[in-house]
Order: sequence, then C-alpha cells, then structure tokens
Amino acid sequence: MAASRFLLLLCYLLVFLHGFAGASHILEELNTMEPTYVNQQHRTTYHFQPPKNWMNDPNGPMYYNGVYHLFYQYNPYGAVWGNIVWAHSVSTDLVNWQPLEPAIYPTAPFDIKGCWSGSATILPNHTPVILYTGIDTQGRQVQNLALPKNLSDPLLRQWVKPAQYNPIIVPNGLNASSFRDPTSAWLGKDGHWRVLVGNKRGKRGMALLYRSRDFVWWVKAKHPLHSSKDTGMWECPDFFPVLKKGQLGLDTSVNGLHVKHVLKVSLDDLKHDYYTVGTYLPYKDRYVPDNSSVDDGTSLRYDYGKFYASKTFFDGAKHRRILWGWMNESDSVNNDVAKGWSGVQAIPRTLWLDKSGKQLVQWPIVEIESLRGKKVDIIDKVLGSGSVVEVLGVTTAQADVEVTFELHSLDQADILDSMSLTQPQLVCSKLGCSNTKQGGGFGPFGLFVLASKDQEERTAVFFRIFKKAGNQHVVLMCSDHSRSSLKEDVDKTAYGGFVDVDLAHGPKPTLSLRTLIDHSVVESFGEGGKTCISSRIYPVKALGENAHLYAFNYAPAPITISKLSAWDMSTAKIN
Ligand code: DQQ
Repeated sequence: MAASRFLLLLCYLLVFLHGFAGASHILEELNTMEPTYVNQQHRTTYHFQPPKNWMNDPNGPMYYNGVYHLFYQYNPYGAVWGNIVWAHSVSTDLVNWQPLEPAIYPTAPFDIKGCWSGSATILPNHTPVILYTGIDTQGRQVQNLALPKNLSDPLLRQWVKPAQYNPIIVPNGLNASSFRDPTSAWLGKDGHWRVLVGNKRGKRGMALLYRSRDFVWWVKAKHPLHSSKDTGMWECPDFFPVLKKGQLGLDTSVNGLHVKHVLKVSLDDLKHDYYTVGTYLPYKDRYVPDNSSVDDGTSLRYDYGKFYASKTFFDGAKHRRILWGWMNESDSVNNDVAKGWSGVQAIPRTLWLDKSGKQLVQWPIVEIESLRGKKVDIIDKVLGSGSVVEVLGVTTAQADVEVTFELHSLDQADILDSMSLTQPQLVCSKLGCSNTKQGGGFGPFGLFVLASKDQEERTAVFFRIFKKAGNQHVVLMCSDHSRSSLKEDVDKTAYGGFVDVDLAHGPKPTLSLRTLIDHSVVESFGEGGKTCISSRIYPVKALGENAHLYAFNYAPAPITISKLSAWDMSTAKIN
C-alpha cells in the first residue's frame, strides 16, 4: 500500500500535473506591481532583500543540481505582514540572487488563507519535496506537500500541490492555530520518514513527531520528539545532526556515535531562536538535551540580536550545514510603509559544533568574501585607555571588518554576581558603552560602526571582561544602540551575550571580532563565531560616505590591536 502510494508520488513527478488552476491570474498581478519604495538610504547592498514589500521567514532552503534555492515568506501587496506566499530566488553562489515567480501561493482549500513556513527534503531518488503549512478554509493550520512541476527545469520555477494528497497532516485533537512549520524530514534506518511540526499544549512548547513510509501518509507519534514547559509556541523547529569533531556538515538523516543533534526552536513569546545540543535516540524517537544545554528559553541563542525563524540546510556540494535567519526591522510600522519594505535575511552562516561540544560556532559563508574590495590594515597598534582610532580608507557603510585585540592585564576585571551571569542583555543595557569604573569589568573596548564624524551617532559593538567565583574570566559581548540613530521612533534596546572563551589559555589573551556592516545591518561574530549579535540600525548622519568606523578602548588599561583588516564590500546582484 505504502509502496504504491510512493510510486504514485513519483509518477506524479513525471507527468504534467494539474491543480494549477487560478495560478496565472495571480502571477500576472504579482508581476505587474512596480517597485514603489521611497527610501533607499537604509536598503542593504549585499544582504538578501526583495526589491520591495514585506519579507519574513526563510523557507525551504536547499541546494539542488548546482543551484541554491531560497524561498521566503512574502507579502506581494505591501510592507506589512499579510497575504503570505512563498517567494522564490535562486543563486549559484549564495551571494548573487535571481528572483523567480512565487513558488507557492494560495489556490486550494488547504492553503487558501495563507502559505506559511516549511522546509524542503531531497528524497533518495533525488526529488525535492516541500512541506509547508497552509491555512485552510476554516482557518486551521494544516501541513501540505508541494512538488516541482517539471524536474527538468533547472530552476524548479513552478511547484504543484497535489489535491489528492493535501492536506497531508491535519490537527486532529490539537490546537489548530498552533500547529505549523514542518521541518526537513529525516529517514530512519527502519525506512520511515520523520518530520517535526511546531506546537504548544497550554504553555508547553513542543515539537510533534510524525512518521511516514511514503511521504504522503503521515501518522502522529505517541510522544513529541521533545517538549518543554512554559516556553509557549515553538515556531519553525529545526532538527539536525552535527559532527562531534570537525566542521563538515551532515545530511539530515545521518545518525550514529560520531554525531550530536541540535534542536532549534523559535519561541513565539520571546521572538528569539534558542537551541540545545543533545542526543537523538532513534529507537525511542526522543531527543535528550545535554546537561550543558538548557531548554527553557534562557540559554543558547544563535544570535543575541535580531534573528528569528531561522532554518538550516545541508549543502551537499560543499559538505556544510548553512543557516539562514530573518532580521526584521527595528523601526516603526509607519516607517516600513513609508519606505515600502520590511525585512532582511542575515548573511548565510556555516555552522558546526564547537570543540567544547557545548555550543555551535557560526561563520559567514566563505563566498561572501568574494565581495571584499579595497583593504586597509592596522597592525600592532596600542590603544591607550580612553583612546579612539579611526579606520580610514574604506567605505564603512558597506564593509567587512576583522579585528583581534590583545589584552595585557585583566587585573581590573570585577566580579559579576550570579544573577547577572544569567542576564547578559541586562548587563549590556545597564552599563552601555560608557567607561564605568565601578563594576563595569575590564572594558568596554571594540568598534564604533555606522558612526558620524562627531560620533553623535554610533553603534558600539564591544567586549567587557569580568570574573566569576573561582577567578575564571567571563567575557560579555554587547551591541549598544543608545546612540545608533538620531531618529526617535526606532528601537534602541541593547543586545548582549556571553562568549565562552578561556582567557587564561595561551601566552597572551586575545579576543576577536568580525563585523559585517551594510547600511542598516550590523552583524557581529565574537571570537570566531562563538557569540553572534545582529542589529538593524537607521542612521541619519552616518549614511553612505558619511559613515565612519572607529576602534576604541575605554578599559582602564591599554590594549593592543594586534591586527585589524577592513574591506570595502561590493554590491551583490540581488533580485
Ligand atoms: N511566520 C510564519 C509562520 C511562522 C512564523 C507566518 C514565524 O509559519 O510560525 O508568516 O515567524
């Protein structure tokens, strides 16, 4: 029975499929809309954005036959959330993107009220399949399947939603308004596919597990793969294996003693992406986070700034796992409407398990370095206490900066109380980037980015070093936005996260920072990508040629820039 359904599914791919009624007029409407955006000043130049309108979650990213696909939640009619379709762009290098027609949009009873987030899976016969959430005629969240209409189209432009299968999963006995965002599926050794769907029961967030032999007929497992009390709705779950040793990525179905698993959930209540590292027990179909990984929404985040609804995929061409994440705006809805767009995707990041086994490490995909142009270096420069040095010679509104600070004496690092050890953002926000002599730790030191010449506007990305009981150092990384923009109606909340680094190790302690700056985006990677913080910034003065970059040291003792390199970034061809 299952085998014949699977065969049917395959046959479906080989013939010209029906169920496409209503498509042409919708596409016509979408395609005749001219860009009307009025404000280009804060648009990005090498981050992924559609030409106009609203964008949110990255959907179904995949690599297929030499082409990277990115689908995303998109409103074809305006700069606010609504009318959601799966827009589609393709790339051969993850840097330059070509827009295509929307791939999935409301046409059928099982998705007529919206085509929400989902994921792609590449079947062993090399067929890509998308699972996504449709909002049906009754407003229920159901899970649907979509297939490429024509596998010989190298860009997989058109997708069909077979009416005889869909919806493939319905919320029987479940809360139909909290039942969404299917993951990529993985295949167990027993020949059954598994997929997770985000859900909550009361305030308990959960990743429901469904199994299938043929990808069409799905049965709910008795237990969720994992759940956690008081975490609220789990949006956009993502579940994947990582090597215990090494940076190579793995196909989602890989398991064994050489891997750990990662479960990421996007907490709707907190609007942040949290993950744990743990073990997947296939014989029980349960996931158990390690003791070092807390799953109550207080612990590890991919990014301690703006980064939500993220999703990874396995890039079989380069054997790496790549993470996409949505950075929403920090300004008002009125501003979004006035500028005609909202939402940016962060630069895709390669991710792998840190040597400690306790957390992931993320680094911008190497391809982004192809945009690096003119370069300036600062080598072995001592920054006395209170000094600020301008980095001259590059266009710093559109730049990539890498810096390593060498620390000579950390004697003045204060003790951080145990309460603050759980609240990095609060510490960043309380101390800002001022030279707080009492209780401010050793620091702050770091970069002022998107700064005006007089520094009336500046975004400070920096470190402070404290001690905790046992005399161990604690490194805090902050992004302070109190002076990011002269505009009033933008969110100026500070962001912060701890960096797990052993400063006592090696002859001279160092700390590194990389920052990607792109007009209204600042993405920072502390200590090789152990802690990441992304921000949306809307300068009024520090725009274009008037944006400046400085390194600063407000710590009570000198530090040295052992090396700083800054590059102009070229503009990518995006959509
Ligand atoms: N966005 C989608 C949902 C998802 C949410 C709707 C997360 O499927 O839960 O646009 O940002």
